[in-house]
Amino acid sequence: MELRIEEKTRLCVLTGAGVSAESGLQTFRGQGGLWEGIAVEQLASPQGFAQTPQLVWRFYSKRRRLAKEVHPNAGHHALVEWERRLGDRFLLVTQNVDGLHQRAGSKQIIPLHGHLMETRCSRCQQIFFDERTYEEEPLPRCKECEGLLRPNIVWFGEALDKRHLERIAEFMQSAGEHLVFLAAGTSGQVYPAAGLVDEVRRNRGKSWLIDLEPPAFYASRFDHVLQGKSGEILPTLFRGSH
Ligand code: BV8
Ligand code: ZN
Repeated sequence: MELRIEEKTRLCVLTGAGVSAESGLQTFRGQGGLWEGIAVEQLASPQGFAQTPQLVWRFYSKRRRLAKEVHPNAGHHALVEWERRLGDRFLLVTQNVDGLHQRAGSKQIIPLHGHLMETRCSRCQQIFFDERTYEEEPLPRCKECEGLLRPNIVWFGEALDKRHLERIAEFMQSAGEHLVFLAAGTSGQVYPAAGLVDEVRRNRGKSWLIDLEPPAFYASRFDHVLQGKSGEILPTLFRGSH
């Protein structure tokens, strides 16, 4: 079954850690969702940061180092090509914070869970591009207000930017039955991203899932499921000439 892109098709793609796995970055549930024996949900949370900020900064510092060492893969480049061909009929929603989509050239992108290479002041909320690592004390503080700096990431228990969710809902509603939703490399465990596929059905759209090992509870909500590596399937999937 080919993914047919017609004249009126509006394509919304949701990516997860599996798309970056092709570049060599670990997925969340791959290593059992643990980092040095600690549950990621615990580390990637305001509570975790309040309790052990230096541990959380070590966790994100390591991921900044790893993300800088890898490169976008064929899956990222295929999505840039699709955006080029479809223009505003294309929307990329990513759960990934590693910045690989942006480095590959994706422009129409909604970074649902934030950016690994951005730091934010937890007091005055100032955000800036930052690839630095913070492994030792003293913890990094804001030049303006002395507030504690944190990664500009949406942690578990933190609300997503509602403008992002509104933009996705708008895109889906305007597409109606011309909507094609494609999720790639995500286990569908984290909400509200995991609930997007249910929105598609409500908008009478069609849904596709690409995953190396499609999780049954998530795959069952898709019209089509393609098993395999995102870096191999994405470049071949979109044959449509429009
Ligand atoms: C919120 C930043 C409310 C951290 C992340 C409703 C129901 C149930 C729970 C909730 C709910 N609403 C809220 C919750 C709680 C929580 C949640 O969903 N918890 C889960 C664990 C049950 N959600 C939240 O807390 C969200 N906030 O809703 O707040 C609120 C509202 C108002 C006011 C206040 C609060 C916030 C969620 C964001 C959390 N932050 N990231 C960080 O990155 O350090 S989530 C984190 O998981 C990453 O972003 C990651 O991308 C994301 C999802 O994981 P996946 O990308 O799917 O990765 P995973 O490893 O799981 O799967 C990889 C897949 O790839 C696998 O299927 C594998 O087979 C496949 N694969 C592997 N290799 C390949 C491949 N596929 C193809 N090719 C390959 N080569
Ligand atoms: Zn500040």
